[in-house]
Amino acid sequence: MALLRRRNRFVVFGGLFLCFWMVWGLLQMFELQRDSIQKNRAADFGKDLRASPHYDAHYEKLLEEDERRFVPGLGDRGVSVELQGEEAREASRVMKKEAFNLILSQKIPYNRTLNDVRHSDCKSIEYPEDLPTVSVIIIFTDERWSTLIRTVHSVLNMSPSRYLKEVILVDDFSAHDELKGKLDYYIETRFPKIVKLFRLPKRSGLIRARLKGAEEATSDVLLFLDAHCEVTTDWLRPLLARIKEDESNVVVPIIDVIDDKTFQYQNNGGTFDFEVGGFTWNGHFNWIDVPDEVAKARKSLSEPTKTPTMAGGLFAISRNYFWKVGSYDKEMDIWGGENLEMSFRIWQCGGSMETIPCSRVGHIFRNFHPYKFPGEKDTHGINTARFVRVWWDDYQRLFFQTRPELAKVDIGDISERLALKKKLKCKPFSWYLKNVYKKFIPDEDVIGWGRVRTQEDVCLDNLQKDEESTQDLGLFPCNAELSRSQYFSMSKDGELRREFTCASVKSTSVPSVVEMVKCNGSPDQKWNLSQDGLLVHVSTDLCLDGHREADNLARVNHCHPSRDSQIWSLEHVDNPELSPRR
Ligand SMILES: [Mn+2]
Repeated sequence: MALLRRRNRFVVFGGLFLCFWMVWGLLQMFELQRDSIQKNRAADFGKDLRASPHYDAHYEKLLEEDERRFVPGLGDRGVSVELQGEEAREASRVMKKEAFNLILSQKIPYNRTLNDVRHSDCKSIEYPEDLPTVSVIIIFTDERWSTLIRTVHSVLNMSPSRYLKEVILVDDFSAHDELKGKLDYYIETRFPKIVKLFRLPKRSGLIRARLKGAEEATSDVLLFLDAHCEVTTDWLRPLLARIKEDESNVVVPIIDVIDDKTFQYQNNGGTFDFEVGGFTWNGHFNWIDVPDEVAKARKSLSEPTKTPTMAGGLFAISRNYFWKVGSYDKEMDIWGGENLEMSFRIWQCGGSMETIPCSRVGHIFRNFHPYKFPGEKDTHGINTARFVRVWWDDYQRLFFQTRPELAKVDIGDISERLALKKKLKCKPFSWYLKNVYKKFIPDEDVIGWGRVRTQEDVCLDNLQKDEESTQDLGLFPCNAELSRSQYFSMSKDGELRREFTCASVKSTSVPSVVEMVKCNGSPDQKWNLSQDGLLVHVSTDLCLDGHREADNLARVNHCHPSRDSQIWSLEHVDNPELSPRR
């Protein structure tokens, strides 16, 4: 009996083992087959094509060369890749020219995978089935082959085909050879028919290229993407659903950083918090914190959040609304400012703009433009002056105060845009500043502004330092005219400040340097301008001293009303009592 039982046990174990082995074997075969389907895709094309009129041995050879560079699995899940040795050295040489790691990009397969980086709350949101259809529009000028092709593959792979009606590529007169016949050939032989390419006959700039894409589009929604993006899990539906709810809602995904060197997909350190779009008075886009009151009202970081402006490269808009609200300013040349123009126009003319956190798209941020601007014109400045004149009403003064050179430049005719503003009955910029973005107004929310000068003719000066990080407050001989670096305000709240940064004293030992830090309303950012012209730091009772030393830094010291370096006057003062006696 015992023997029999043991034999039975053998049979049972043996059988189980056999079953397991067979199932495992089958799974392996499936895996292999699936792999080979993917691997063969490109090669098979070549084989099938040989008989077809499309087949071209020259382009096939070029594409094979590209594919030979691929390292299967490299960069999958968006992990960081470090090149080694001579390759790393070559990569950093190339980076100086291309503004991103082209060598690595060429090694990462077009179909690399990315993680699902969404907030977990996004996964349980239900979207309607009948969402609007979308035309993804990608414009480029001399974009590198690998990033462009990867962008298109990514869109095709990650977008449900029932919504993705077409991918429209617009080539703004690229010079690179690989974007000519080779690109036509790749689209013809590797992409489905929904990928369409249009070429502009001369360099027309981002704005006119986008307009071309929009004119050719036939779907309900236009979705603009840069040509160096990768989209992630379920990126499309959250955008379309929001537009379906309200046609005048213009939506932006969270734009994650794809590292320009390692191609790591950086989902903001996994914090799920995000910034929205702002602007500076000198006409630049910047990222700003979500205002406290909005952040507090949010139940989840997955909720759509209104954004005062957009970065411009990536957004979706109803096609109908795009044309209704004035598309783009066609007179804007090449690049720059169009994103802010559109932002103000949409808000002021009755629309809204939101960041949709459940939609996340990776973007390679480049440090410089790896292409030339025709005629070396400051198109960003001129375009900005155009929209400022149209949309900022009286507040355009704040732009021209610090960019006077643009007040005299020929910005072309803006009468059409002004007529549009009137036709759409758009609200004034003061409405925007009250309702969309409560932003500090340096000559309005103040008791004084302009150059802040001592009796020794020394002025506060930011010494042209970057104001994104904390910097010491500087001093410099007063300029003949008000310039940006000497523009300070004394706010009604007692801040001695610039647009975003406030003078702050951390130490009570004297003399002590003064730091310009992000304004936050805290007590160490409060100052009092006395009738004698002393600038007293409230919490330490120390006085700002503009005695200029070799380091050009302002300091606080014990108050001496008789010291010329401590007697300050503001260029423009609302309250005459605060003008110094002398
Ligand atoms: Mn870009």
